[in-house]
Parts: sequence; structure tokens; C-alpha cells
Amino acid sequence: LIEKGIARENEKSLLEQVGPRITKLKFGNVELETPIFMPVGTVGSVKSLSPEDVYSIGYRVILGNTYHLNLRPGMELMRDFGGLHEFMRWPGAILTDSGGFQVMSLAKIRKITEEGATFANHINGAKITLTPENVVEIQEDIDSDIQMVLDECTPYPATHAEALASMERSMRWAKRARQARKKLNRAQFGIVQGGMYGDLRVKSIKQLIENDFEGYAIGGLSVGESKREMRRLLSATIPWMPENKPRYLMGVGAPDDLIDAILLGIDMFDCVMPTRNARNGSVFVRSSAAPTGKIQIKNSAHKSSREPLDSQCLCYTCKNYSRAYLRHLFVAEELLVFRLMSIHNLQFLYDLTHEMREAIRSGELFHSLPDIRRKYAPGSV
Ligand code: PRF
Ligand code: ZN
Repeated sequence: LIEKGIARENEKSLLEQVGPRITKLKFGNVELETPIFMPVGTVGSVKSLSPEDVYSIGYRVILGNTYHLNLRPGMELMRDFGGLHEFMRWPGAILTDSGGFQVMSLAKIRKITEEGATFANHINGAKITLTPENVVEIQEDIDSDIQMVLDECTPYPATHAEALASMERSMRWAKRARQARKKLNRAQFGIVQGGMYGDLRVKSIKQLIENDFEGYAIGGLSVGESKREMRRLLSATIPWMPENKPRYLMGVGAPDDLIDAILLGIDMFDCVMPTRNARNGSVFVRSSAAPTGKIQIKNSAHKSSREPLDSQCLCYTCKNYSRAYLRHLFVAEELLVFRLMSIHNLQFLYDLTHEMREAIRSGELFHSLPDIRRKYAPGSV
């Protein structure tokens, strides 16, 4: 299902194995190259956008969420439609997160036991139990191309003993999830946990590898730790991850984090940041458009500006609309602004990963890197 191998054919040094790379992924007739960012469509839509909007930017994989989709619209309807692709009419691939992270972030009262995670759901408060097995079953009804195992995103901060116990339970859940599959024609990814402890993360990936997943994700990061801390843990984990399988960093999407994690050998990312920020009026722009790399559209400086958000951006929004018009829409709370700003922010991250891919391909990455950083993540230079 996932075409193994890396574009580079020559003998690789250890440094190259953990360094930036291009890999090819294939799902049915969807083919793509990593590193990629994946837009989040938790409930079956990338908020405010049509599948066509998302596809036109260039995206070929989006996220859905097992927990949310199971609550609404429910799996009876999903089976009826033959899965989420057909239900939402998305021609690309779908990755479903397991819901482990949502339990953490949405449920106030929750109980984690060996069996699974029990909590009051956020729609009507009824009790729900997610288990490694029922999460696999739901994902098979959704028929997603990449299915994430149920895990516990270890709370931050946690002691070594707490992080160890949480990680080991997640590893037992991962093994159960691997054994629960009935449809074997879809990819299933294991998730590394271990809190802020490098030794636990190495233990975690080693245990996951025993299950021979189609890919491996790093979870439990971007939970409040510093950027430096996140980079330390990535460096401690990635060298132990199989070279011939995709590596996915969950919930990370800030431009400087993408650049640094790609340099360390991460292939896939997702984050609500570009679409959520867009709805809050915050847009990423190249440093040529704003020295900080960001603008707040409500700012009165844009009141009569005929400029696009970013004159170097080729997105639908920047090709057609002025900052003044977008600001007007935002201030008037017109719904169109959500779509236009989301298109732009998703285009921005698409362009960033595209430039990284092309720089890796040409062998010129370390030459282009300072420019890419200055352009897309000026705060990090
Ligand atoms: N686990 C899962 N999904 C996630 C995470 C995780 O740890 C994160 C970490 N920030 C984001 N999304 N299943
Ligand atoms: Zn744009």
C-alpha cells in the first residue's frame, strides 16, 4: 500500500538516514511525495472549505477524527455511504486520528483503564468508551487510508514514572489495535509516546516496531513544552524510527517547526493552526509582506489597503482580493472571510513544504535553507 523506499538511491550514512528526505506514498490511485502537511477536517470537512478548495491548493491527504465521526453522523450512515471518501466526496486520501488526543483535550471527566478511555462525550454528555479494538472497527467503517491506533497523549508535565506507565499502556493498546484489524488493505500507524523523556521514547518506538506498522507517528509533543524541548525529543526519537516507513509528527504545523522537523527526517504533519488562525483573522505571510511573517487582518493599517495578503502568494484569495476587502469582511463578520483566509493559510504551508521538497530533491537544501527560513519563518532566523 505504501510504496517503500526513498527517492535517493545511493548508500546512506547514518546522518543521511535521519536527515531530510523525499518519500513516495500511494493510496489507491492517489500518489504523493512527502514531506507533506495535512489539513485537518475533524468532522468531515476542512472548516469553511469545500473538498475542491482543498484539492485545488494541491492537498491530497486530509485528516478526519474517529471519535467525532462516530458521535456524529455515526457509523450506520458511514457504512451506508461506503465510507467517508464517498460521504464527503473527497477524491484524495484520508487519515483518521484515533480520538485519544481529543479525550485529553475535550473531556473534563475521564477515566483511563487498561480496557480503554471512558468519558462523557462533548455533544450530549453520554458515556463513551473508546478501546483499541472499537477504534479500529470505527476506522474500518470510515474506510480511511491511514488509521491511527488509540493512544494516550501523556499529560504535560508528567514525572518519569507517570510518563512510563502511560507510554507502556499506549504500547499495549497499540498491539491490541494491530491484532484487531479485519480489513488488511489499509495502513495503520503506531504512535510513539513517552512524555519529555528521551529514554522512554526510544523504548516506545522499539516496542511499536515489533508490530510492524505501515508507518510511525510521534505523539505527545506540542503540548506546552518549549520548542527547544520538542527538538531535543525529535532528535532522540527519529534515529530509532524505521527508515523505510513514513514518519508523522502529530499536531505540529507552525512554519518554523515544520522546517526543523523536516530537517530531522519527518515526512508528515497535521495541525489545526492554519485553518483556526485564519478564522481568527491571523494569516501567515512571507517576510516580504510583513517582517514578522504574520498579519492580523483586523488591524486598522489594512483598512484601505489595495494590496493582497501576500503579493508573492498565488492562492485564489491573493489573486483576487485586497486586504481592505478581507478586513471589511472580517469586521462585518461575513462568512466568506473564513473561506478566503483559510485558503490562503493552507496555500502558505503547501508552498513551504513544496519548497522544502524541491530543495531536498535538487540536493541544494542546505544552500537554500537560510532563504527558506527568512521567507517563511522570519521569527526563527
Ligand atoms: N495522539 C494522537 N493524536 C494527536 C496527538 C497525540 O499525542 C497530538 C500531540 N500533540 C496531536 N494529535 N492520537
Ligand atoms: Zn494567498
